Amino acid sequence: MSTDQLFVLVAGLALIGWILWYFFRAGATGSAAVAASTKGGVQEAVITVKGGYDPAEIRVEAGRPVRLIFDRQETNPCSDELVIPEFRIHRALPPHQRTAVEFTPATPGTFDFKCGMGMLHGRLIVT
Ligand SMILES: [Cu+2]
Repeated sequence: MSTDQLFVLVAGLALIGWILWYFFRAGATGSAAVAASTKGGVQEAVITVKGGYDPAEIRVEAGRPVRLIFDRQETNPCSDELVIPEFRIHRALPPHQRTAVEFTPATPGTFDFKCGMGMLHGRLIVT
């Protein structure tokens, strides 16, 4: 193996390592939060969108309206779409803006929300 080949091999492995690290980290960020109730009885939570969703897990109660406010603090195209399949939500998230998404979960369950490519993940836990 020549020095050039070795260099290409090492660079390739480093790139793969970086990609794995990047997406593992993106998936691992965030914590859980319970949505707060507004005066109108809406369960509201603000989710920061920056390399992932933070908090990545939101707890709400079934049968009451939910408002998720996505505060997107980046221009990375990965996060420019939000999808919540269960509630047929497919929404553009403009960079450096807050976008509110509203729906009412009728039944308890755990529902995913994610970016348009399915790389960033969050969970809505309805009890
Ligand atoms: Cu993405």
